[in-house]
Amino acid sequence: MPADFNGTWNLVRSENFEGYMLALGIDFATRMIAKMLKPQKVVKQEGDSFTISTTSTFRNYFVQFTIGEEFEEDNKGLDNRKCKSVVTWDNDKLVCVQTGEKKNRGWTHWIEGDELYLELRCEGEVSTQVFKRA
Ligand code: ECB
Repeated sequence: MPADFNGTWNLVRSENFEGYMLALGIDFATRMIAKMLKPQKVVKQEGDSFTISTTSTFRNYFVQFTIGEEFEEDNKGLDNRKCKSVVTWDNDKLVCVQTGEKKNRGWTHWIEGDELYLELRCEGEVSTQVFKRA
């Protein structure tokens, strides 16, 4: 039985989000706003089917996937680049590989204690976001 990510999660801290946004080519003004945000994630997990909605006062992002099934991701409202994404289990970690123009792009989710972690990767940059249950 894999990890259970279901729930509503609020960002409590993050590391190197600026580096990750720079790697994605996000402009200065957008980065200044984005780094102040405290997004909320709502994860719905039913077996291997997931929806993850990330909302904030500035932009929202929604993704839906099934483990092991490649899907087209548009990254709308983020960097707006399209990529082909696939999410798999690595033990209790949820690992997404986002294949497209940017090298080494993807993310990993895991739970540690009562915290939800999200590692965001692009090119050589790694950002970590930490969430707690709402
Ligand atoms: C949606 C809230 C953040 C909005 C930031 C706005 C502008 C910055 C533009 C690009 C930065 C790239 C990503 C933002 C970081 C997090 C948003 C969701 C990242 C993501 O793909 O989460 C996954 C895993 O939970 C589900 O889509």
